[in-house]
Amino acid sequence: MTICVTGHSNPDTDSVTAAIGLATLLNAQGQDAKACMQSSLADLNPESTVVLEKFGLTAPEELTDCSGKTVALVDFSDIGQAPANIEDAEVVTIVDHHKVGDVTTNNPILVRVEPVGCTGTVLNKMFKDAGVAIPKDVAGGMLSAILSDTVNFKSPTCTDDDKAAVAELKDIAGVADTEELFMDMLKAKSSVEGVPAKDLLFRDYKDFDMNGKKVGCGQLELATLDQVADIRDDLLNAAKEVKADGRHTVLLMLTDVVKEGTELVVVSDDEALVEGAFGGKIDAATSSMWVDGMMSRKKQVVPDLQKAFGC
Ligand SMILES: [Mn+2]
Repeated sequence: MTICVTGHSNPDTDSVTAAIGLATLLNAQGQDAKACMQSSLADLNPESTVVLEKFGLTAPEELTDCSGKTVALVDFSDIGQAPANIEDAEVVTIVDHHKVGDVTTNNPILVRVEPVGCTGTVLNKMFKDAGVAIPKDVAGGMLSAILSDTVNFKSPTCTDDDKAAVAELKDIAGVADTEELFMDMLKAKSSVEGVPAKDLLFRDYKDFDMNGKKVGCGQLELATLDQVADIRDDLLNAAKEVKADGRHTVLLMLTDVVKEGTELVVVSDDEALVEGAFGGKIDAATSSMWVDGMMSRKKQVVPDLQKAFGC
């Protein structure tokens, strides 16, 4: 049966291009595999759409229900991020760079999970181990994913392996300037024009349980804070609205990728607790504070908040 290779729900560039990459590798090894994604092309995020276009890659086909199918998972291993009915699918491979999730299998399978910044980095090693040449267009996709996931090497999740993979993949993909590629992706990703404030808050948003308190945190990665200068009030009101829906705290990270820091918008029942967590002072006029060096929700915001909430 055809192996459907898919990334997580609400797919990002790594999920999309890693599905293409692993399907390509499996095909080269004589297996019947095809790239899938949990999105239609029309609903795909703007950054990934630009990457597919730029490198002439065919968009993976939409897969929302994997009942009865044979699947390979890339960039996740959590049931909560899988297509519907993953329990009724046969998972045959997992390639990832996140914590190991809760997907289980009946048979031993190939699992390759490494603590690196991107699935593309793991895949690059797998192609080399298998002695399979990476097609130019596929290399372009994997390269884009690494730049995206590591925020152009600036994320604390970035490792030397990711940098080494970029150096190799850019040559295969024929990309002379990765800075330019990154800025093209960033502009597509951070475009806020015409998007309602609440949609922007939810663009990359997660809820957390912090010692019994519900805490939401959204992140907008921007090329410059000027991009949101005119809609700061709308964003704050959207955060207030979301907080009013049973949350103790809602944070919105307005991350300036070039300056390497975050203007953190805070709506909370306990502002002092949030100030303490990040060592800053909330400006009453904007309900926000600048936190130098803050780039990653996973590695910086969540751990410090958990500590402050006494988790
Ligand atoms: Mn990833």
